[in-house]
Amino acid sequence: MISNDTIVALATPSGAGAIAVIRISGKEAITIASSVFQSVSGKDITKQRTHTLHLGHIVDDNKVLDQVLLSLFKGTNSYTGENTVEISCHGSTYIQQQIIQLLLRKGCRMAQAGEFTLRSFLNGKMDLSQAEAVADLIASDNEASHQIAMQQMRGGFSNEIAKLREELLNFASLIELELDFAEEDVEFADRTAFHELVNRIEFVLKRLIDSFAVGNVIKNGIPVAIVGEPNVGKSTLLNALLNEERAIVSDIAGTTRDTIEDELVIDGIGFRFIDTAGIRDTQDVVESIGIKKTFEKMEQAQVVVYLFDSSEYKALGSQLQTEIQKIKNQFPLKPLVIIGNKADKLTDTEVAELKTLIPEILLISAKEKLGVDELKKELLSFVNTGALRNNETIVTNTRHYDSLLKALEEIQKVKWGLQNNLSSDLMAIDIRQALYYFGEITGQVTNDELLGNIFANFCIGK
Ligand SMILES: Nc1nc2c(ncn2[C@@H]2O[C@H](COP(=O)(O)OP(=O)(O)OP(=O)(O)O)[C@@H](O)[C@H]2O)c(=O)[nH]1
Ligand SMILES: [Mg+2]
Repeated sequence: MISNDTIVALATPSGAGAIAVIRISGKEAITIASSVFQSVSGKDITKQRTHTLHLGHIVDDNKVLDQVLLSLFKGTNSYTGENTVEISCHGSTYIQQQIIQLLLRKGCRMAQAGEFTLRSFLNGKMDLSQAEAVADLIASDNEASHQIAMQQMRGGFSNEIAKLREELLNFASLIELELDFAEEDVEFADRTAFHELVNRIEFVLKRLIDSFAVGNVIKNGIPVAIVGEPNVGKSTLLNALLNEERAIVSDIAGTTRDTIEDELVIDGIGFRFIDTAGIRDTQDVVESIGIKKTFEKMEQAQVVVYLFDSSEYKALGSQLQTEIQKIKNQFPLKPLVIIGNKADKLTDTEVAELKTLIPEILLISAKEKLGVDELKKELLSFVNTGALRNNETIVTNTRHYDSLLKALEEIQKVKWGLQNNLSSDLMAIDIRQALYYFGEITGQVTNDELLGNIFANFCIGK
């Protein structure tokens, strides 16, 4: 997959800006750049040292296109691990296009999505999971996802995997050596130490696999469904949380007919709030589609917020408890927050009475924005941020998760083999298989299709 082409792409977002950066990488990067660059002091950039900056002009046949700053990276000391030139030009889209077209005429080819990072991986500058973290880092939009991507990019995750793989590899060679001496019935691999290693690997794999639940949620935002009967103030609550008039609020029951979603970052954790159509029996076709969707959203949500109109609690009577119980029965494992809204309409005695009636109740006034902070706090308590705080490795990538699951399965086979005195040749097969899945994560085992899929999701220019 390594190609000898010299590639070029715009590294900054397309469109006009103060400056734009055009990146060139490949064997001919410096020669090609020097053919269009005239240094103000008459320097020949092919003769300059690596990691130096040069002021000059990009010139197309005597026509000056722009005054630019050129950064030089020679040899393997660059992001891609090959000759790289970065041209910082003025950020007009016209200038960007003119310079890129000129470079294409001079022998560069347009880079594909993620090709700079792919080269970095192929040239051994980073392993596959680190390369993937680059994409996560660019996509991270809150503190938690940023922290995870940063940790992965610095190699936290792959170091752990690579170390275990190394140890396992040692045992694999010893076991395979035993095969050569099959007649003599010798054991080179210390079975007790091996058992200990297998247990340790199993433990680490399980921890990483468990962390995926947390990681996935952090990467994509925790979905929180706001449900309840019509007119209880669900849309008002969504607006209060987001601090903007996102959803239409009215005193007409059945105002929200489709689900409305928006994100909010609380204490570094992304939440995705879903305002739903109020649940009731209705003949209206559109409204009933909305209600059906409400149940789907409840199903998908990580947390359900059940809202009712607390000023109506006397009229509701036992119906309220029945409704709450219904949700609990339907989603027994889902965290449920019970909110009595419109508490601004309650007297102190009514507040006290409601609290004894439903001890876990949170009384708020979405309209007056009272109690919204308490709700945020409660939502945060559902997120297991322990791992995040302790700086433990968290898996967020589905591809890694898949490989970890498969590796665990193989390791458990090895463990079973050890416990049941399985012959070395059969055990060696399971170990090799486990090693294969470890290698898939760090990129020691790859194929073109896998790499193609991973890097296709990158931006062009990264
Ligand atoms: N007094 C008071 N009124 C509120 C409060 N929250 C919402 N309301 C009012 O209740 C009415 C219904 O509010 P919505 O937010 O549209 O209710 P909803 O649950 O989204 O209703 P549907 O979309 O029809 O299911 C509006 O007139 C709001 O102004 C509150 O905390 N106190
Ligand atoms: Mg609504």
